[in-house]
Amino acid sequence: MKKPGILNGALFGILLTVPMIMIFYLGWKAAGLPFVPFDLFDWISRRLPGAVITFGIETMVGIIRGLNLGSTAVVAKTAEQLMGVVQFLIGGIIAGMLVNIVLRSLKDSSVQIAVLIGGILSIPIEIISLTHNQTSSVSLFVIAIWILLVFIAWGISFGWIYRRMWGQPKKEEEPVNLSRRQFLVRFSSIAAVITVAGTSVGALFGKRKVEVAEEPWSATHAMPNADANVQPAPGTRPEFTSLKNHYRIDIDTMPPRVDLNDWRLKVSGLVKKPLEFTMDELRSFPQMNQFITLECISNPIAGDLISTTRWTGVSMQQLLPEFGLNPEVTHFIIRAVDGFAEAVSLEDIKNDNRIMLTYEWDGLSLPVPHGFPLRIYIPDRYGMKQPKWIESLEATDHWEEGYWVERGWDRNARVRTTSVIDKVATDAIMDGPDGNKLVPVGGIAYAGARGISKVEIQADTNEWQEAELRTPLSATTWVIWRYNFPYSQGEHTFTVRCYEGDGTPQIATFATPHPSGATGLHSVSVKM
Ligand SMILES: Nc1nc2c(c(=O)[nH]1)N[C@H]1C(S)=C(S)[C@@H](COP(=O)(O)O)O[C@H]1N2
Ligand SMILES: [Mo]
Repeated sequence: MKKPGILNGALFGILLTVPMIMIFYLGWKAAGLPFVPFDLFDWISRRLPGAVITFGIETMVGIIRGLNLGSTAVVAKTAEQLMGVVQFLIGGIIAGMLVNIVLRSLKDSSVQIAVLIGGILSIPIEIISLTHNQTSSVSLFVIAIWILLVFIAWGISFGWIYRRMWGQPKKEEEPVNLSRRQFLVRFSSIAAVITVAGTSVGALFGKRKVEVAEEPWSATHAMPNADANVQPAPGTRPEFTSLKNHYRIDIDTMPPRVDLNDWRLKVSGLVKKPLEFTMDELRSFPQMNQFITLECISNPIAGDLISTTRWTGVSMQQLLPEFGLNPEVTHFIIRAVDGFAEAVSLEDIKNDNRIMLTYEWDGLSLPVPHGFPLRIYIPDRYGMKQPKWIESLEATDHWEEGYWVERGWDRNARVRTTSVIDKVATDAIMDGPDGNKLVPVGGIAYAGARGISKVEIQADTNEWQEAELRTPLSATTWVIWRYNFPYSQGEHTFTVRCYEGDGTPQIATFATPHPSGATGLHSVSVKM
């Protein structure tokens, strides 16, 4: 009798793996079970060589900006999730082909063997999910059983279709009255119905959770620079980023969920004795509030991976006396629940009381995607040096490479000074003092903790003109600048540059974000 080809295996793989993904989705949304495709994706992406990841990041950021797809952070995260699902589907196709080959080489293609294969295939997946899932709310035992059952269902279904299509019908069974093609069409429709139904139900569960809307600090407080003289040019980005608009970048397809009841900040390594702090204990230390601009080292010139909010926490200097450090300590390795880690030097902590373990943003407990319950702030550094979801501090006598340093990014990741034109407001032309017309031009300048002393604008090839600087929210946030351009009809190209607090000019030479952060001047052309 005719034996099924390798493509049949691939087809079965698709037909079974699509509903399988849906079942995992439903389990995640309805019961807090792990969404296995994301676990696998995160596991693999942590193991890829730095150059591959960097290429991936740069390509993705380039495409999102080139095609103007929207918020880089949001689109990139969605793309990652999509890749996670597609990768799992490809795995399912390959598995389908392999299982097909195995069944073909056996005389009697039995369901038992498919079950066995489903079970065997699930073992590596079980291990990865059990050790890497960060979002599920059920016990490891339940996770293990769940994944096993879903895989066995996949195996049973595979064996069943295989037999139905190619096996010898047993005497007592109904005579086969559907052709293979008819059977496949019917089976595909069932798979499609299950997939659509499951996805819809899962989405419903996802919507059901109502967040308790607490009021952020900014809803009821004036900003510290509320009486600043210089007003932003119309169309300049908001000076204070709302929590939902703050960019998000991390190595997690889904942000890790931490249960505060189980969570402790562990302090270990070269200390008199290991310590643990609850969140309440951390909150009992004197509180510190700082307005902070955070930027990702992957942010291209004029990119959107930069945001500003109000951070609340405890200065590391407050905690040092509690730690009982041995004299040889030089660094802390900050470890996070997602496997991310970075080092901060004791010297930096001693020299800068702004280095702060942070538990609130804009007056609310840290949002889960932004590091709940604890993250660190280290002034003047890119985000890659500042772990979210912190679980431990290890006191050491040496420096160690952090997550992105190991993958080829800058060891110090000091923020590169940057300035951006947000808007040439041709829709808000004003009357100047002597009857002329003025076009407000505005944007931001940022130099980490080094401050901005001057911003200059060049229109076409004219002389550079000094912009007005708005008093910033703090010495560690971006500065809003504004320049009123004397209207002249035609197309004009505007370029911006800035100077750090001590007069050091922004680097004008173009450099890509990798490995040390983007440099170069931002220009826009506008017709008026
Ligand atoms: N645990 C953990 N912390 C992390 C990261 C991460 O992947 N895992 N990413 C870092 C990077 S690269 C950046 S830019 C900032 C972004 O913080 P945000 O998402 O709150 O804006 O978090 C940093 N801290
Ligand atoms: Mo980043």
